[in-house]
Amino acid sequence: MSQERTELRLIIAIIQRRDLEDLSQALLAAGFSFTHVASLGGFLMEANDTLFIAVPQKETEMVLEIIRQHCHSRTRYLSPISPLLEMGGLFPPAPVEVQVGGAHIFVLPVEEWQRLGATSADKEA
Ligand code: 2BA
Repeated sequence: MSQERTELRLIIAIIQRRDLEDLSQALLAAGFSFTHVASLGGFLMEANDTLFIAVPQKETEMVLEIIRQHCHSRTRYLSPISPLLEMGGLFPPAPVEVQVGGAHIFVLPVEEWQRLGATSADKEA
């Protein structure tokens, strides 16, 4: 007898710290488990947050919709250090506008999910 396998996806969501509380509450309210890791953006070197959410494939869109609703795009202004300023020049360069967020999402197929220490009946794949 063949055993039916649930197709799983791992959603990795990099979000802005200001969206973390709302998004976490919404995911929990909808019954999704996740792991939260504090992370750092390589460009701005600012704190952001990364969520790992493993779900059955058919629930992927539901999670993406929750993320869309709770992660917002924001404008940030960077002040680049001009070589002239560094040499004692008078005029600081104009701030550069950068759009950050809503979220960067990666959806990966999950080959296997085991909860070690659980009984074999608990295995998902
Ligand atoms: P950061 O790398 O600190 O980037 C923050 C914002 O700076 C970006 O917002 C984007 O507007 C701008 N930016 C980043 N790299 C740039 C570049 N080389 N030239 C000009 N502007 C640049 P988002 O695009 O919303 O990215 C937010 C955060 O998402 C990133 O923080 C990073 O932590 C993550 N991220 C973005 N793309 C990624 C990727 N391909 N792989 C892994 N993480 C990524």
